[in-house]
Amino acid sequence: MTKPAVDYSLYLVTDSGLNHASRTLLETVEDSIRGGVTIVQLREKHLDTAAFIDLAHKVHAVTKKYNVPLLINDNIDVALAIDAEGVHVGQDDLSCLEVRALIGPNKILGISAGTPDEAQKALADGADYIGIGTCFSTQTKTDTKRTLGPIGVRQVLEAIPAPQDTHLKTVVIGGIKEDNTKRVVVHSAGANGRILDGIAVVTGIVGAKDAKKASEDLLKEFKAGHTLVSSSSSTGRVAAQQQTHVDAMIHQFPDLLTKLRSESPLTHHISNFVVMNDTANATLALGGSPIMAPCAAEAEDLSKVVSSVVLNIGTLTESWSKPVVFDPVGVGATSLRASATLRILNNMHVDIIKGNAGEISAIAKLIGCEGTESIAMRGVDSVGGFSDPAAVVRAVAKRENCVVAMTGKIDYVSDGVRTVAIENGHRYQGRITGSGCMIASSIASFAAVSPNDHFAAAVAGILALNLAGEHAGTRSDVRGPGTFRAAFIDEIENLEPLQMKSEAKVKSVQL
Ligand code: 3NM
Ligand code: MG
Repeated sequence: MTKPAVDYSLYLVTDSGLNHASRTLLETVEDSIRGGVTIVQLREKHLDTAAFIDLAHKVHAVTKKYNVPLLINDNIDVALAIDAEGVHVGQDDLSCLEVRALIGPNKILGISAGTPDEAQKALADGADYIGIGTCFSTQTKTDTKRTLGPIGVRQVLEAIPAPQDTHLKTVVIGGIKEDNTKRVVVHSAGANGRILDGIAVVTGIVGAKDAKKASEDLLKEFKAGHTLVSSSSSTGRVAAQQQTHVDAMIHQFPDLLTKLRSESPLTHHISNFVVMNDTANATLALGGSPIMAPCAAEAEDLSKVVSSVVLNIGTLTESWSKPVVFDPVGVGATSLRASATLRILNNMHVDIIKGNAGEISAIAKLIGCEGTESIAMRGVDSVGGFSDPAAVVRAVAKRENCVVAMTGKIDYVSDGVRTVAIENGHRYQGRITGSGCMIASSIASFAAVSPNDHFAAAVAGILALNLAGEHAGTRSDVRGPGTFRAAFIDEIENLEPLQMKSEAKVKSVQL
């Protein structure tokens, strides 16, 4: 007899200690199933066996009514006593092999796995699914040594065979909430075609005021994440790469700059002291308004009034509702900057990553982009170049599901589908400090007035400063980087909207 297929999409794990005071655990289970929960695990760490069996009988009566499988955490006696559909064990409990011998081939067997090794062992030992965690830190399980984040989850997913090659299923657990579900699904998707089969949730459902609504919302986000992953890997949008589409985009840029200057959007800069003054002045000259506020304590107040955010390395990990431009300054240079970058990418969604070749190369390596060439970092400046820069930028953009802008002699921007090269700019931009950071500010100002097209914002943001760089660099009174620095700010201010179109050298890159 083969086991019936199990739907792991929304996996409720109970904890009566965290159950919302307004209802019983049984009501939580029933409400959440009506909201879309597809599988339930009874996890009661503080009940003696008799009380556990009693509760398990009652919960099983509910789950059976809806034809939803019930699994018992750890306690195989209880699972056998009530004839539950399966068991979930942790790494410290009986091994999968031992449990399988006790429960037989037809019960569902799941095990927690936090590393690629544990995942492979679970597969070899005959588990049906693994619970990958802990994803985010959670009050529900405080004995966790480290959190994986979506990138760590992806490493586990990539350690097991592709979905078509094995029956093993995967769910993620730990701090999964409605507002991070989609990001976890998208960012954890493996290069081997592995997408999470489900999300396992405790507090997000049992602690919710309305367990049915919470379940509906979680399931919706989970499905949205799946849709995003499948659509970004489809080839149906090749036409968008063509030059005519790029030209159509550039056609909008004069209006975009005019809009920026009339709205003067406020951009919150969480930046570093080396470039603070120049990035603030560049933002003002462009027509935006900067607020330089690196202090975490005021971030929440500011989030209510700003239109976009520039995030330099080493600061906070909040979730923002405004477009975020992430500038991983010198990420390849020190391990402190590398771990800060990984923490930021793991814990929040950034809309646009802006870096030089060295920084983008370091990020590619950090997030496990296959086959990326590496560029040495000397301090915060990169040396050398990629042989195929556009491909690297596109790979990182695809991987992180965001826009990636790589500055250099030629700048490259990609959203994973569209990729362009920008050939404007002046060599003096590379001779003054902060010109890359000013580009991040410019992109953020454009993102504020182009909230639905961050790709266009990134291209426009780079183009505006590159044109100003060309105008400044060719001025007769500019004789070197010192005079260029002042002239650059002037020419940002003097930039005319129509020049954004007439002087643009933006080429679509076919990959
Ligand atoms: N197991 P919440 S994390 C039960 O890492 C459990 O294996 C974990 O609770 C693991 O959804 C966890 O409230 C608790 O964050 C998840
Ligand atoms: Mg356990």
